[in-house]
Amino acid sequence: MVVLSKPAMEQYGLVKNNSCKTNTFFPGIPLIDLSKPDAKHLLVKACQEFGFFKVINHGIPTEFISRLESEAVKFFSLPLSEKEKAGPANPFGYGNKKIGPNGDVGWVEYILLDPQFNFQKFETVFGVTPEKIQAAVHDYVASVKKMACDILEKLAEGLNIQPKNVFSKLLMHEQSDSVFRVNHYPPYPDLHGRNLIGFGEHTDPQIISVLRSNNTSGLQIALKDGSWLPVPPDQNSFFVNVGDSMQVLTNGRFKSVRHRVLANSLKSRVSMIYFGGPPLSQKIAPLPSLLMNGEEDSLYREFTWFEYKMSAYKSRLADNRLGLFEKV
Ligand code: GA4
Repeated sequence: MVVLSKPAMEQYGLVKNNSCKTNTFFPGIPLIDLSKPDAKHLLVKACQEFGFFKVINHGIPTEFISRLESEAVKFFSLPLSEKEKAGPANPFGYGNKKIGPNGDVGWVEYILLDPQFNFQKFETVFGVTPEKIQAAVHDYVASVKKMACDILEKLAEGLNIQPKNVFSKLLMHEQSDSVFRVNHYPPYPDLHGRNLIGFGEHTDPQIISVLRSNNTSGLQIALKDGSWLPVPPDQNSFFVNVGDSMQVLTNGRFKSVRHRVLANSLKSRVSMIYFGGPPLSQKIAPLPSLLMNGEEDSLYREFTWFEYKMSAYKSRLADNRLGLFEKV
């Protein structure tokens, strides 16, 4: 049995593994078939109720997924001293346990890439050819971004707002500030009915996040009553969540979901997340058409994505970042 020293337990955080909701009446995470004509209405419903859903018939080639996963597994299998040549993550590069600049830690190692997917830091890493992983990231992200834009257009249609690219154009912009992350959660034995925190609870600051993982559990989302709902893994589907900026653009109709990842006691978890963000200069404020042309008050004061990002990087992971921008 692995015994964690007290400081380590305090450092990573533990949660009782029966602290989650196992509500038999809960209908489950919304599942949306993107090829069906009713997808737009179901997407809107899922964003309003949970800020989270799973998609099938997404059109992402299996080959792009498996190629990137195998390159990532190869990278994470390298000796730590090699991986560290691509670090530290400040914020981009290889990171190990430290998340963000303000003292958050988790049982996770990761690669965080900037919007240009700059691989400079990875050039000296022995064992993995950066060109191969770079090409794998490029193909995968291009395809996932297309799917994210398709979802955003369906959401605009479902909300009855025009033009239909009102959200997707923010990701399509050539200066879109999107980032990409690959996480590896090594297994960590069950600690007397408790689980180690892999990635602590948080909301994503961007517009939309698209996640895909291998078949290892760990992801949980927070429900309205504050309980945690484990998300069963599915390596063939994608999980999508609403980010803080989308909550603002929709004046709170869509919910930016709190989520976290617990380390699995038996298997490694590998996940890849595309965070779709707007250009830095983009004003983030509720869309006028969603304010009923002035009849509904904005819940937030206007800010630019640059301001929000600066403020996010001053915060701790679990903070309520939007709180600072709510109108009183
Ligand atoms: C959460 C969502 C993305 O993973 C991320 C994270 C970022 C980081 O890991 O550098 C942050 C976190 C995330 C929000 C608050 C700040 C910034 C760590 C942190 C404590 C890449 C992002 O954009 O914001």
